[in-house]
Amino acid sequence: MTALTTLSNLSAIDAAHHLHPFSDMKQLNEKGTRIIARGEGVHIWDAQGKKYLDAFAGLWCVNVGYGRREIAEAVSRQMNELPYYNTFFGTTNEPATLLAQKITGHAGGSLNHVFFTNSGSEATDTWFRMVRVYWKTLGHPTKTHVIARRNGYHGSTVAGASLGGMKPMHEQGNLPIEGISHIGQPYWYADGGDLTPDEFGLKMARELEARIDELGEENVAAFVAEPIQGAGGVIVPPDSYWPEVARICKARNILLVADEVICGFGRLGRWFGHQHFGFEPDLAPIAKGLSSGYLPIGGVLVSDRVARVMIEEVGDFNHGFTYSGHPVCAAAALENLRIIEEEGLVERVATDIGPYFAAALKSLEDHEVVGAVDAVGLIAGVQLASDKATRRRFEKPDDAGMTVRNHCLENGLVMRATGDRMLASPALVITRSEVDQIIETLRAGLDHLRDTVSR
Ligand code: PXG
Repeated sequence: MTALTTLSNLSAIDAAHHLHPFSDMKQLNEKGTRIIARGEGVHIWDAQGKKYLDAFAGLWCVNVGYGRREIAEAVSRQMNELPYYNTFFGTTNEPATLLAQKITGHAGGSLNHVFFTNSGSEATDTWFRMVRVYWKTLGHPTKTHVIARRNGYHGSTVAGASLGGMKPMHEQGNLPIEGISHIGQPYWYADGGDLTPDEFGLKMARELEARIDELGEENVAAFVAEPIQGAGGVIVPPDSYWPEVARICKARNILLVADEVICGFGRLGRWFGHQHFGFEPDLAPIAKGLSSGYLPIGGVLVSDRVARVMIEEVGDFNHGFTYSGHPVCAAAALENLRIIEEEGLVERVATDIGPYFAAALKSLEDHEVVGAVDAVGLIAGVQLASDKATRRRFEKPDDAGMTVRNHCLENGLVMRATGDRMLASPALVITRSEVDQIIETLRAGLDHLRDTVSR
């Protein structure tokens, strides 16, 4: 596809027939979609041949970078051998079983089992059902309520959108469903006031305790949170937050669910985000980096505590997807994990490129419109501010973010803006000079914001 006439045809067809997720479709149809044609390493090319540095790894997922022929070959081999069979009714397949072994090996602790899904959203629905079955089976049928957080993201299915704390999602479809409520997020820059980050972290963790008291411990099944909120703006909690949350869940006998869909598979410089923060969840949904997005696959890591009940007492969990443990998706994931292991990518994020990336981004803190930079491993949020000294935000935060994002895009850099936070989450293979390129283009975008948008 090279001729421009073909491209405009494709745009017209897209506008006529394709409904896009999370997009203003009317505006999109007027402007036309960008057609992405190719990827290699951290770069993508659109159909007109324009090259972009993708600082977002697709949608937080292409951990090993684009263009890995090894994965394509593993997929092709598996396609030829066994393109599909189910894992219901007493069967399994080699890639799915070996994948379960490999993932749980990296999770460590007591996370020794995995239930496969096709996406993070399905993983959310899976643990949501599982925690209720768990408590009912143990003789606590009233323990059904799940506490989540405002501005969290757990997917787009009914349970996922309900557990997520995104108002615009709730408004479309009378959500959340019953039995779910939300507490605040540990977003110090916005809500911390005069408290130190650690004081604020404790305060936010204790909102969980207060909500459990309100509802009654006998009615609460679980608490769910992302180790670092991704879609919500890369909100990195203060150090005091997670140990206190873990303590509260233990003391109140509430299952702790760490949503590892973004933080898993090396993003934070450990195999999983909870390892970075030093706590152990009872359940952990995974997806994205599991296959680096090459094929759709997700799952839920299940601790011994929960698995024992599911296996010994429940026996038959009436839940599953046609493609749970799909052999081709599992083969892609296995090869992806082999690459991560053999190239030492997790270690590289922890000790080499992660610290370099964090230091490079932190250098932007001298910029007039940057309030603060949060970076852990290869995930970062750059907080825009109209007045650094008082932590004042732009009058129209969304416009501020979009101004920087669009400027970056015009200059060949894909970043994401959530409100007035600029987000980066590049492939784990990014080089130092590619990081430098991100900083250079982003700095130009920040200059553009300073010079064009009134504060
Ligand atoms: N949990 C988390 C933490 C996620 O980030 C999901 C669950 C759902 O996964 P699936 O595979 O069903 O999409 C996600 C997905 C964004 C954006 O704009 C983020 C996600 C999805 C779509 C958009 O940042 N994360």
